[in-house]
Amino acid sequence: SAVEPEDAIHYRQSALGVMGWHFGPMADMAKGDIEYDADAFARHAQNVGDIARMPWEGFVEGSYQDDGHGVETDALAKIADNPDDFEKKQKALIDEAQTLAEVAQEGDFKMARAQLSKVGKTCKSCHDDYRAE
Ligand code: ASC
Repeated sequence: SAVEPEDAIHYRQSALGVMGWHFGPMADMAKGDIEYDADAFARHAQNVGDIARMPWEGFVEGSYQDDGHGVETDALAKIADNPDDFEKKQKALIDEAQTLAEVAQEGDFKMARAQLSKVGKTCKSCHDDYRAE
């Protein structure tokens, strides 16, 4: 049976929320709010790398903002009109996050921070275009 919009929205928000959970402590370390812990950073990076592939199957027809499903979502309907660009942005995150997982293994704070920044830019580029303000 077809995926219900409300289930797809819940799924993708959950996957993105899990990514945010793991992104947060790395961002805190990058900012100097908490001390760099190479093992913790590498574990969070591994998780982000693994999860980065997952949210996208939840972006299905009829599940966007103003599609009339009655669920709160910031995902704009223009996603459905720009599938190639949306997919390109997914791939950018997946690639940069997998690179982060590798770089983080080396335990070098400055390298890890630089690659985390690249991952963050891929988050932002998609949000700027496809997420409601
Ligand atoms: C997060 C989160 C995002 C990204 C973004 C990075 O933790 O929820 O959307 O990082 O802020 O630029």
